[in-house]
Amino acid sequence: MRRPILALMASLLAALAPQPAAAQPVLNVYNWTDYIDPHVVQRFQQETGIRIRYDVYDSLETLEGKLSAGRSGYDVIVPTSEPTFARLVRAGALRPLDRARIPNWRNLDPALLARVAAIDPGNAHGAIYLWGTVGLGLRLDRVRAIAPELDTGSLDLLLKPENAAKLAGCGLAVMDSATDVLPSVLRWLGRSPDSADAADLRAAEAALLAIRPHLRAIPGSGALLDMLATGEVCVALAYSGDVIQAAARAREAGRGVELAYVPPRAGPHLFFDMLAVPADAPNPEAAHAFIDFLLRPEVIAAVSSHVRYPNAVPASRPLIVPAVRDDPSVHPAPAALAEAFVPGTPPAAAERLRNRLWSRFRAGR
Ligand code: N2P
Repeated sequence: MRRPILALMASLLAALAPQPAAAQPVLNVYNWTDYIDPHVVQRFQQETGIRIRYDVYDSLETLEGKLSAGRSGYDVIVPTSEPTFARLVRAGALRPLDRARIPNWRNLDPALLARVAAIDPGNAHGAIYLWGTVGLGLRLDRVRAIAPELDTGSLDLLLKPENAAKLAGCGLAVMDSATDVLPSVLRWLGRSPDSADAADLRAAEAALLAIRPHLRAIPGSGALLDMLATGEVCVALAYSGDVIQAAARAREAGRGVELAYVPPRAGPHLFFDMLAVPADAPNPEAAHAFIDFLLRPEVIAAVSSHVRYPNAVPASRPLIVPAVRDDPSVHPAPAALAEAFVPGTPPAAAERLRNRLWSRFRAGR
């Protein structure tokens, strides 16, 4: 008699005890700072029940450092097409995307995809997330008050030492990234933006060292966005959307900081940031679901509206908030991009020279 009762009690207790819930799936995202609308993250979690663990970086150097160690633990990363994404494709470090699980792939602009297909044949490993240019973040009122004669449409404004000396008092900065700064400097010098030539790189170093004493800071791109927004710097070499985001924040703060993004008229450095999945991603299924979600017109429109970078989904355009959609500094006219250049991927030896040069520039010697 006792036995069956005990057995019954045991099974009742087992039924009442809290069951270990089926582990909630987790998606590990590694993206640039200030590069998503947080509501989009929330919405994905609500719709799918997948929890997003979200980390950020603010330079390609940091992203590559994290990935080169292997086993990053990330499911979705956002490398720039060249050089980082190109290198990862070549190294076999990315998982080919399963298009059957990304029905919204059809929303991507084929003309833009064609621009990255040279480094990723058939666009097998990456969808374009957002794109932009590198140029000047300017407090135009300050610059004009100090030096009305200077041309703000040229990198001369920052890179000619006599101009830098003149403007130093209002705060000059260059974002901390050899990869994303050297191409513009080399191009300004009339050299190839992805030059591997030691003489070209020496010239770029000399140019940077010549303005180094006039720089207030060489911050990471995320910190630079903040410094622009508070008005701490009045001339900076930065990513387009970061400056435009900073301008919006400054307007909201209402403290009289007015910012403009001005790409060099001679042709800006153009970049495409890719959604990609590391070969050893722990949850590739969730990675595909997230990429597909981001490529919905209304979702990527919310991202562009928030971060002020253009995307590659034409059907999202009417859904972007008008202030961003109709801002020519966010969505440049095709003519403004005619001279833009996408730098290639320097070989490893040149990469080492570039990194050493950059350390000397940072240290100021
Ligand atoms: C986001 C910067 C991303 C643009 N803050 C650089 N590819």
